[in-house]
Amino acid sequence: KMGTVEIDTAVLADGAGEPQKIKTTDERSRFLEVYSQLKSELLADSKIFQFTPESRVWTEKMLDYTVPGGKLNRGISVVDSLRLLLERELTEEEYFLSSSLGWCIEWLQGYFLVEDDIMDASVTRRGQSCWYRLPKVGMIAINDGILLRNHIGQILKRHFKTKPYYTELLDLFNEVEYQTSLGQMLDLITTPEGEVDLSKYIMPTYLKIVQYKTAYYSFYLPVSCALLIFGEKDEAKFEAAEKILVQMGTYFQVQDDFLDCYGDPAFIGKIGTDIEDTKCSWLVVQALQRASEEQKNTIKENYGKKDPANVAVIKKIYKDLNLEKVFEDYEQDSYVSLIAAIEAVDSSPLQAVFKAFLKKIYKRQK
Ligand code: DMA
Ligand code: MG
Ligand code: MG
Ligand code: MG
Repeated sequence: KMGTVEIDTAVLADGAGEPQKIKTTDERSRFLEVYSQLKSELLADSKIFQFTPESRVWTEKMLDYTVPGGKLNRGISVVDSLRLLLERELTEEEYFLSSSLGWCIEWLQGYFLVEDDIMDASVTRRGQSCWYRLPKVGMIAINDGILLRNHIGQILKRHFKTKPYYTELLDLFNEVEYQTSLGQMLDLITTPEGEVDLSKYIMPTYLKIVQYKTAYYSFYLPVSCALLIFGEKDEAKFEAAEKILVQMGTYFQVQDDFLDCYGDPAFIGKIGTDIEDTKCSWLVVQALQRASEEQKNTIKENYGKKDPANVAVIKKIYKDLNLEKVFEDYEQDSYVSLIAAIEAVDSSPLQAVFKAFLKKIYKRQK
């Protein structure tokens, strides 16, 4: 899998020409080289790997399977953001530092996804079986997730310990990991097994879930990493970033919820489970805002059941309520209000950072 580089369709859809496509491909492979280095360092590190070569083989397989196979948007955004903040090309060292932090975010994401797939009973991820679903893995995946999480501290110690912003960096990763796990908790306890309480699926709850489980680690974290390397000291910059990026992350998770139902599994690389899992998805919240009493009863009877027939009933209601159009309008409105919020920020490099990030996700298909 490693080394195979796919073409960024978002860039192509944007009408970008051949040169940018090649640049994107190059960027990915350069970024992936840093992954190989960080992995080798981790594997050379621990005495346990010399004691049992199997543990080394296991860890390497686990890493290759769970860390580098995604879109890499979050990771590469650290590099892109630093370049935009500095308003020039990066030195070798700046490239290495920003991509290492980018990989720490990809590691964090790998960790959360390994655990998330177990808890959501998902089947596929990134076009392959979920890690825990491999016969040799099973519940060992829980500890593999913990290992991934701990690799981050190892990488940060190795490459950032002498940096003036090391404490802030550790604090940032700790804080964001805490926020994400709070979001996951809210996501999971809002949907207890075998119980459908429609009164829980309301917008304020939805917004809290997605802000915590997705926005902080996916959007605020990459830009904050770049700000720290840049040497930003002004707390107001971090606050401006938080405000905009939480809004952007919310939009991103709405897209994720939409794609869970309407995306093509072959293309998005995962099979949706939100209806089966009784999730507080953007779609069900929107549906309940528009449903008649009769439709509400039908939702209550069919939501959260594994049987494809029940799932089909829910999808039919979404269709009758024209949620595809509701989403389309939401996407448009979000874009407009994000651009307005970005243009109100009084720093043009920061504006460029936010716009670049937004461009990566606007109208994404995966
Ligand atoms: C994703 O929520 C949040 C985290 C922290 C992994 P999700 O379950 O909707 O994600 P996915 O659709 O990728 O399983
Ligand atoms: Mg999930
Ligand atoms: Mg989940
Ligand atoms: Mg999802």
